[in-house]
Amino acid sequence: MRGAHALLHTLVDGGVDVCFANPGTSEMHFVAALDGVPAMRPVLTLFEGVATGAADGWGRMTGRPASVLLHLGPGLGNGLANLHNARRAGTPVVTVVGDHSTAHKVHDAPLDSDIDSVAGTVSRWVRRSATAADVGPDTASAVAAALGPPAGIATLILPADASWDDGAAPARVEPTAAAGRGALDADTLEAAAKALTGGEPCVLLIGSDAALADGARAAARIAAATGATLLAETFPSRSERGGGLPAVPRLSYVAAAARRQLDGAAHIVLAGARSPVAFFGYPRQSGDLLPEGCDVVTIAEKYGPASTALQALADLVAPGTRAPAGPAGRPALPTGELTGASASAVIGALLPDGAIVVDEANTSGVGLGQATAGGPRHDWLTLPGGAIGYGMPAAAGAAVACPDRPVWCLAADGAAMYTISALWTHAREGLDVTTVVYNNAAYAVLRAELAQVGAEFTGDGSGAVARRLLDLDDPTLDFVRIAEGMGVPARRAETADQFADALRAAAAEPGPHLVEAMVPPVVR
Ligand SMILES: Cc1ncc(C[n+]2csc(CCOP(=O)(O)OP(=O)(O)O)c2C)c(N)n1
Ligand SMILES: [Mg+2]
Repeated sequence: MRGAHALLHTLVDGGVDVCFANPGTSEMHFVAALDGVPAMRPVLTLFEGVATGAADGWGRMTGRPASVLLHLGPGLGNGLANLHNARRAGTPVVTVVGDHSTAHKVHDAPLDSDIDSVAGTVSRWVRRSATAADVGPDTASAVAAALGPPAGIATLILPADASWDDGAAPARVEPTAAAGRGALDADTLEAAAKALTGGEPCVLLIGSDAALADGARAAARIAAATGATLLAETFPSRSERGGGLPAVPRLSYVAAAARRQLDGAAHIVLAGARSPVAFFGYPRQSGDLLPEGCDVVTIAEKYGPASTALQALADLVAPGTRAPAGPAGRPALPTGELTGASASAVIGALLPDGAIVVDEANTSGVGLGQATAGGPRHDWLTLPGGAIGYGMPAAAGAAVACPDRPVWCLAADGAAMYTISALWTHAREGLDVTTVVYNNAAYAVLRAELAQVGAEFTGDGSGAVARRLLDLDDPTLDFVRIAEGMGVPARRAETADQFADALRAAAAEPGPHLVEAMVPPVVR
């Protein structure tokens, strides 16, 4: 058997049965082998960042790795930002990067580059298969490494000759031993219980799998019994919400607001979250958001299995209790002006049962959390890695992973443009993705950031040259025409009523749709 066949069979046998791909010449043997392995679903993306973002969305929804197929160092480089996001989300991904054949490497041909170094920046496991015989075992190791625990990115570099040569065989994926991770430590749980019940202000900060339903219920039991302030990390990779689940507010992205949420805490208990830090450093401000003197108890590391630890803690401090019911009820459908806030109310009013929301609404997402908390049960994906351009690709991956669930992709205009070609994949695969693009014709969040640094360094931060780097209105972007040009039916909404109509129409019909929501920027 050729190396490429062994690779595909090993992936499929290991539960990796989708491949988001953008191939080149060095991957042609992999491409040719696909017809012989019908259990593998190849999905073409027109930019590598779409492939990697789709693998992130797929992995977050299934807990299993998707594979991505990328062309040499440049292809991997194009996919890097969304691999970074997947790494920060703790998503398992198997990245297969083709390389020149071993004999061709000596020529330093035009596409040659240091793939291993690029892969190393995001991968927890990198290996280069030396021969076809190595491909099966190397692929099995890659899948095991991606699964973890902790889950992460495994990159297999595949020289073309290892792919085309004979002498390969599939290998079995052997799960890695958990190596003590997830074992409950009675002393730590006891320390956490003391922090929560000692009468001093305490924050319970949850993340990783503790943001899923069981974790949220356990956390709400603890908060109800002890009076602790319950918060989720700023950008959880996946939360389960609605349908009566307790609503868990998130730590603010804005450092000053996050400080206020944590203010006065004498203890913080971490379950699947790290001690909070600001996204960016600013002159003369500490990036550490922990209140002075606050003591930290970590019952489960980030990326670890935190939900089990949280449930054990709930049984310790709130034995025999049930989680208090979460909020119920949707917002009333607003009419009139379309703004980020009124769009959030429309989404809250119309979000379908079982939806997967991929949230990259950025500044236009004001009030989204509250507007949807009392609605039907849904999943919510955010951007733990902060590299924008993940939304439309992740929506593709989530829709491939969960074909029976509607996916609502909420994308800010600036973020949307990075990986806009994901729309073509939505259309090509007939995915049930409704994309909202918030067209505020701005990098609005960066206007706020500029004002902050500008005041200190340049006076008022309103220089026209600087400002032009944050405006998207010259020329204006027409997302209806962009979407239609890629085969996705689209409508523009200028009022809240039009927005509701467009979302209803999109939901009434299978397949992808786009709604361009014309909203004012929150920072002018
Ligand atoms: C890969 C990457 N490049 C650049 C940035 C810096 N950045 C942060 S927000 C932003 C623009 C956001 O604009 P938009 O998505 O339209 O959201 P808005 O602020 O308008 O709501 C940029 C360029 C980033 N976070 N990630
Ligand atoms: Mg914008």
